Formats: sequence, structure tokens, C-alpha cells
Amino acid sequence: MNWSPDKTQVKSWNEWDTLRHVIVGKADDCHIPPEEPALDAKVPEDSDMRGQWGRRPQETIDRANELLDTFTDTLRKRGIRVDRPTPTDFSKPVTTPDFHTDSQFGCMPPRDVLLTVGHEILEATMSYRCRWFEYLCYRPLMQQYWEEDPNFRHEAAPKPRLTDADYHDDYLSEAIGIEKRLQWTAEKHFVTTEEEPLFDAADVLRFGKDLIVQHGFTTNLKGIEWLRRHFPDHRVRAVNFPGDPYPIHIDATFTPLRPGLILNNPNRRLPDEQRDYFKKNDWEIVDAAQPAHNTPPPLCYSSTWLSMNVLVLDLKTVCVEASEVYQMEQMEKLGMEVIPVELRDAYAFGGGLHCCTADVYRDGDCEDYFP
Ligand code: DAV
Repeated sequence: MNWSPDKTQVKSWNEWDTLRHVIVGKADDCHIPPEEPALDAKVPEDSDMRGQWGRRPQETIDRANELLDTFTDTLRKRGIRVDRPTPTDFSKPVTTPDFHTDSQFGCMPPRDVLLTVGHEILEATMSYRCRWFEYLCYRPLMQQYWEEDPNFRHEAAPKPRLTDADYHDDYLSEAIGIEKRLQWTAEKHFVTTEEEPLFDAADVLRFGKDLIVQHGFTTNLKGIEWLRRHFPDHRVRAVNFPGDPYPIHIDATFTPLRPGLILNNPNRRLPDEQRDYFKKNDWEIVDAAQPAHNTPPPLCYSSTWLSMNVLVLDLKTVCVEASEVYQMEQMEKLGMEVIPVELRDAYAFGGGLHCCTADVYRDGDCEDYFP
């Protein structure tokens, strides 16, 4: 059945077919959460965020929301349906039988929480304590979709316990140093242990029948195995990127643009033995252009490589952050029409244009791109 704006349908099998319906996050009430093991491992050692926590300054929240609202309008003007989450009170502490945290995070990057595979939206386990309840912000939408689309499968992965046993304590030291971090990530020694299945949805890229999953800080091997058993009709492939000292979320590292073409962060090269799978199936992997900035904006977890965190609208059209001149230029050379979207002042809230969205509907069916 074709998509129509009057009828909710959930379906998206990949990152590139024509986008019709999407969720865009909100910056309301976003907090810098207190220290906790998995989060600390991601905060860069020279970051201005070390040792800080609390509600983000109101003027930065307002500015991020202004940008997210403008992005929403841009998509709507192109005929794309855009839904928004319902933020909860992130200042509330969370206590479970297994852990306590004094505040939560926010709901700017829905991509981290929601994994859309075909007619299913799966709530990820998450791996940070401060993000344990983030799915609640999307429940009003999930409920609405469930009522309106009889084919929609709303699923949630088993909530993890997130006790200290989930985290390697050698990652808790103040100054580990980049060299040691690179050695550890090359050895696939990440902050999360194999205590229980863990994954963030943003570690997964959808290539039709194949799900490509980053093994790193936020997704462990048991999380990948859980996805494999949960999606028995898919091939679930683990990848890892040894050049990344803080490997969380695949979408500033590996960016498919259309069937046969992927951008790879040149500092986080996919190892040769893992490239073969793509090469054998005629996928070209090209180095992404350099970011336009030397440093991330203030109080930001992510690296400057949010430059390649783009949202593909269809096989010929891509949204790129408006200040990322080199990335825009490369996209044009690759035959894409670029829509510049200003978002840099929202990066600190959890990511770029791919992170701040989650697919609800794209045209197209589940195809096998690796026959
Ligand atoms: O390069 O810092 C950012 C991904 C955010 N979801 C990076 C990864």
C-alpha cells in the first residue's frame, strides 16, 4: 500500500529510501547527567564537561529547540510528516533495585533509543543509567501508532540491570590517555562488559536484510546476539572501528548514502577483513570529507565528526549541517542534492541530523543488498 499523510503506517527497512514520516527530538529540560561509568568513559579527557552536571542553561535549550523546530518545518514543507516526543521531567532521580542516578538525560536524539526495522519499532536496552527511562518520551507516539496501524509491532528489549558488573572498572580512572584508549578499542576491550545484553539503537544501521551493528562502548556482543535472535530473518553483522578512542554510535563513523555507497570516517577506518563483505557485494566505501570545525561546540559529548551525521531524504537528497562546507561539497560531487540545515548549536544535546531523528516510514521493501 502507498503512503498517505492521513494514515499512520510504520515501515522502514534502510537508511536511504524516500522518507515520508519521521520523529524529530526536543531539547527541553535536557540535563548533563551526574557521573556514571558508561557516560564518563565517553566524555573526552580534555572536555569542558568533566566534573560538571545539572540542567543545561536555558538559553542553550531555547537555541537548540529553535534549530530543531526549524528543521522540523523544513521537513514538513517537503511533505514529510514529523512527530515530536513528549519530554518528561529529566531532573527526577532514578532509583531501581540495582542503581541510582540523580538526574536523567533528555530526549534530543531519538535515534539512540528507537530502532525501526520494517513494521517494528524496537526500544533499545540503552547502556547509560541516566537514559534508562528515555523511552517514556516516545510512548505517546508508540501508543498512537499502535492504535492507528494494525501492522505496527511495538517491541522493547529486556531492560538491563546496569549494576557495576556491566562496566569495566579500568575505564573509570580519571586519565587513561588516548594511546591506551586506542589500544583497548583495537583489542575490543570496551567500557561495557558482557554481563547482559546491551545496545543503543544508534549502533545499528539498516541495510534491508542486513543489520550492521557497531560493537563498542554502548553495544556489547550479547546485545548483538540478542538482535540476531530477535530478527531471525536478518543477517546481523558486527563491525568495529579501531581508530575511535570513544566508540559510541555508528552514525558519525559509517554513513550509507544509497545502495552501493558508504562514507567512512577516515580516522575510524573499517578494518580490511570487515571491508571484504562490502567489496564482494559491490559496495564502495569512500573517506568522508574533513569536518569544518576543529573542536566540538561547548558542553558536547560528540566529536567534530557529526559532520557526517547526515539525514538521507531519498536517493538523491541529503540534509547536511549548514556549516559543514567540506561535507556538503563532497555530497554534491557524489551526485546528491544538499539541503543545508543549521544544527550545530544543538549538537551538545546528543548529536547531529541523523541522531536527532528516528524513521517511522520510508518507501521501499526489505531487499537483499548482499546476495
Ligand atoms: O563521533 O562522537 C557521536 C554519535 C552521537 N550519537 C562521535 C559519535
